[in-house]
Amino acid sequence: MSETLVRPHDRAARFDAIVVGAGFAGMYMLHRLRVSGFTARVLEAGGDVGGTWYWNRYPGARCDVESLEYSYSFCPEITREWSWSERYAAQPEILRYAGYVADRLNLREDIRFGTRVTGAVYDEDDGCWTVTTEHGAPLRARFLITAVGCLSAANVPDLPGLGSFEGRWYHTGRWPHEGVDFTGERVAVVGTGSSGIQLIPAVAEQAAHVTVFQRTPNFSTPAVNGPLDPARERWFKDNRDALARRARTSPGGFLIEYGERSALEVSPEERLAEFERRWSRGGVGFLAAFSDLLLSEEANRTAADFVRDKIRSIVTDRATAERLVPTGYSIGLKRLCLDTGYYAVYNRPDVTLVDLRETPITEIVPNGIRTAGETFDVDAVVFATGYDAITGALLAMDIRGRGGRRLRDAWAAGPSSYLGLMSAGFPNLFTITGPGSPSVLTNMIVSIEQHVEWIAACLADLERAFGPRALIEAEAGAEAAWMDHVRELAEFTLYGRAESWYSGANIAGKPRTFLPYAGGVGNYRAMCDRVAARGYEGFLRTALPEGA
Ligand code: NA7
Repeated sequence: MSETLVRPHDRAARFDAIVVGAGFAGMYMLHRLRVSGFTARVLEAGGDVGGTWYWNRYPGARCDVESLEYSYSFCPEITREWSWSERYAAQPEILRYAGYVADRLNLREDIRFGTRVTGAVYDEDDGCWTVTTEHGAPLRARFLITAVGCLSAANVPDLPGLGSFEGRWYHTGRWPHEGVDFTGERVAVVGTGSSGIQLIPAVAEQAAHVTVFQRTPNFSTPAVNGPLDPARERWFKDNRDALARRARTSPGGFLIEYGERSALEVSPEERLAEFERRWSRGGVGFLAAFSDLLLSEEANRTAADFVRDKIRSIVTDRATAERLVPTGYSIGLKRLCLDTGYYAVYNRPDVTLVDLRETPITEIVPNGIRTAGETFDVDAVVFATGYDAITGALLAMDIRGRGGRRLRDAWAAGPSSYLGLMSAGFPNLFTITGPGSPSVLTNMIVSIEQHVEWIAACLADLERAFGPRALIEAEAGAEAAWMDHVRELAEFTLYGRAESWYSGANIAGKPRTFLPYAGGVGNYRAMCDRVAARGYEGFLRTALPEGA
């Protein structure tokens, strides 16, 4: 064939599937694809596996799900061989785990690192996706599977004067690999979500002074971290399969006690005792103390008031304590944080809290941060300002489906997806933990495993039924009904009132819609399984005509 007749994508490397991202989702997806006999290539912007744990290297970074539960369940050898050192592992250990899994399953040979995907175009003539990257030739595949993570598109606030700052600045989600030494420095931290709440006590240990710029106070409960109890580890490993089944059918994918009573049906003493028990035990179980904490404002207020009183009892300076007490929203509508010594850090003389609701930041100046009240001279600024969550990393890629339609345009008024897995007009494109699936409301590993296993089975069924030219696509009607259901659940729960990254409220101009599915992983799994059992109800499955 003459060179002039070769369309650019004809020269592209061709696979059955391309997976975008080599975090926990992309790694497992690759493994499953291989097991099913599909050829696959994973494209990853970072230099190694690990996803969020590759990028989030800030001091204090750790998972807020217990390590034993934040582990793959699909491989008995991995379960047996790997041991965690702490109840909540810190980032370096989680990254080592990801690396160990990659070694154990020999994943890296099918992953191309340092390769950021810029776009993907669906070709209706041959039913293939052409994937472009920042470097190198395009690649082609019949199936495109995004595993880009829900919290990976960093949000750095557009503050006037940032370019003039003469010190160093960082975002928690893009932390330098060589680490940062704050010893003896004056450090500003902007943001008090999970990342800030983890980072501030760790930086206070090093820095000469930490000034925290808080826009909205957050609710946080103690992690109660510590060395992993060997007896618990043994029990967990001995019962891994049964425990995985329990997690998969639970509301959140966590092995916690889900309280079955209303917070309003017990006496105040009993309620207090239950909150106290969960507070001192630590972990994500606090909000599951009663069945209606995320359903009823009145019930929710009992939990919120408990935490407010705790803050007041920990922080000795009254004015600072009141600034830290969250008001005006229900606990859990911003993701509940887990901390190690967060509120107590404000009792240190070298930590200052600036309330941006009283004195907003006006500009960054060469030597620090200027608010409406005063100028704070600092050597370094840490932005713990979060992410363009759930849709940010997906829409950062220029994805074009049937008729050249851009995903960005299709989702201009908010994302639309059937089961959080596929969107009408984008055949053979799957989104692991996409918008409209339980994702960030759950133990991510449980949700990732469920999606990966469902997609792998779906592809195998599809190929069996329709052969190597098979197409699958969400039906527009099923997708619209699913999104209505997602909205109904958000409205049924308190989540519909969330003003946080759950609903896009943290990003200027982002459409406001509650992004995850709030019905729980157990119900969600049952629905996905039912859809598959009914011949992939709500999906159109066909084969591309021969000769097309
Ligand atoms: P979050 O939870 O989105 O927190 C970001 C914080 O940064 C939050 O306190 C924001 O205040 C604050 N923020 C954002 N933009 C600004 C500006 N422009 N000025 C001042 N303060 C600002 O992100 P995290 O990284 O902490 O956590 C994300 C998730 O990662 C977490 O839930 C875990 O699942 C892991 P706001 O509340 O918007 O007023």
